[in-house]
Amino acid sequence: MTDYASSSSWTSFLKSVASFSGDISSLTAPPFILSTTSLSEFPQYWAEHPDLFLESSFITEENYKSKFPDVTDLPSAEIARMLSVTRWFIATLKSQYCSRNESMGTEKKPLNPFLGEIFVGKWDNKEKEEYGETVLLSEQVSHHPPKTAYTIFNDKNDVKLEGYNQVKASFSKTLMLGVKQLGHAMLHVKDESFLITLPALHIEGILMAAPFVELNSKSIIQSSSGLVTVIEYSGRGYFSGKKNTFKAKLYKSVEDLNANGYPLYTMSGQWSGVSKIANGETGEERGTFYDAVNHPTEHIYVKPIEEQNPLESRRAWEKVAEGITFGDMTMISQEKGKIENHQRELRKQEEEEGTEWKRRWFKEVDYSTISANERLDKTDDKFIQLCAELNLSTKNTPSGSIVGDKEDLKAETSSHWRFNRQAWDEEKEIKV
Ligand code: HCR
Repeated sequence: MTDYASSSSWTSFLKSVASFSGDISSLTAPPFILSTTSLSEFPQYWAEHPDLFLESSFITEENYKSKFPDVTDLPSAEIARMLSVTRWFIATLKSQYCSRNESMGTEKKPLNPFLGEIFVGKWDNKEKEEYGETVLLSEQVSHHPPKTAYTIFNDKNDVKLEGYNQVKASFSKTLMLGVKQLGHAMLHVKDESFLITLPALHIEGILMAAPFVELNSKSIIQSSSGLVTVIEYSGRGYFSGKKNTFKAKLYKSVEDLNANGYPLYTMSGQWSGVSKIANGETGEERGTFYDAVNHPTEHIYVKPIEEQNPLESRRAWEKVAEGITFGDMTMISQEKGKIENHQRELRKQEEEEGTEWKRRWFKEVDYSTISANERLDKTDDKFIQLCAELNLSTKNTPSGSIVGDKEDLKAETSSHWRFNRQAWDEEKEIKV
């Protein structure tokens, strides 16, 4: 229990939870639980291990055995690439879900980005010439409900991640915050693509004013090669008594997965610690899969605030962040008020002019206009193809929903945010 748990500000925050509408941004929390970081920055967590992000692009028929020296029975480069993508994904989890606890002591409430807010940066990987530059662009493409679209690309090695974040949250009677992630991520490595579904999570420790994340359910990585990895998460106790544990199984195909066949490999352990890899049929261990403790993160380079555009997150929120750091509620609400008023003026002006805020680098693709028979025969859209492999819903459902399940039947729209590379190539004002 922290000292804050018995403070009057925390008690009144807990009371306000009773009337929670589902919109996390509407919750007014005391300064000690506010983060100075906007949600528009979160996509950086996908590439805080630039080496692992790029690794699969270096795996060829000639060298694949050397990439996993302990996995002596590795049959092909394709499987090595899938293992590599799975390892990169596991490595992202600690940044995505534990980094605030590590840097600030607890999970905190991030700043809610305004429409048009952007966050850009890069990993220049100077010490390894073959890595080239990895660039992150993130943009708030919707305010109600909040949606952040992002891409992380490395042109030199032909690697591109794109996706968007959106969450739906609800409090349980025991004050646990359940969070479902909508959206998905897609990784393209040369001519292979991987669809990644995002886990549901819950926030524990709220009563004690010491929130932390636990992952629920699962993620699936479906490759265009047919290989598929299913990663199941559990919190403390279920698999092993340790926190942040997972069990991943890599199958040759969705048919093998559905038939409950043997996986090619299983990976298990702690995503925030050490995990092992084993042969899926014999169970024989094949060494360490990933060691999060001995693999420090590499932080993104972001331009100094003075060089940033007013739409860039750290510049836009600078004064609010100062207020949070000083624990000064008056400053926080005054500075937040300025941003909110400016946004209200912009919306009013747009309404009067009959215009809409122009998204900078991302466009909305409406998949409902693609008819069923067009879907597989005529489309080369990777999202449609990879969803079809797993019978996943292409609608705006919680990530990983299956066609015909209750979330799929309930959902009415199917629009997803995609990166518009040309818009970035023609960008004149923003530099990374
Ligand atoms: C739930 C959460 C905001 C959303 C964050 C997401 C889902 C955003 C996309 C990232 O890729 C992954 C991710 C990681 C975060 O763990 C998750 C956040 C954890 C807490 C935060 C809540 C809005 C904070 C609520 C705090 C209150 C109850 C005091």
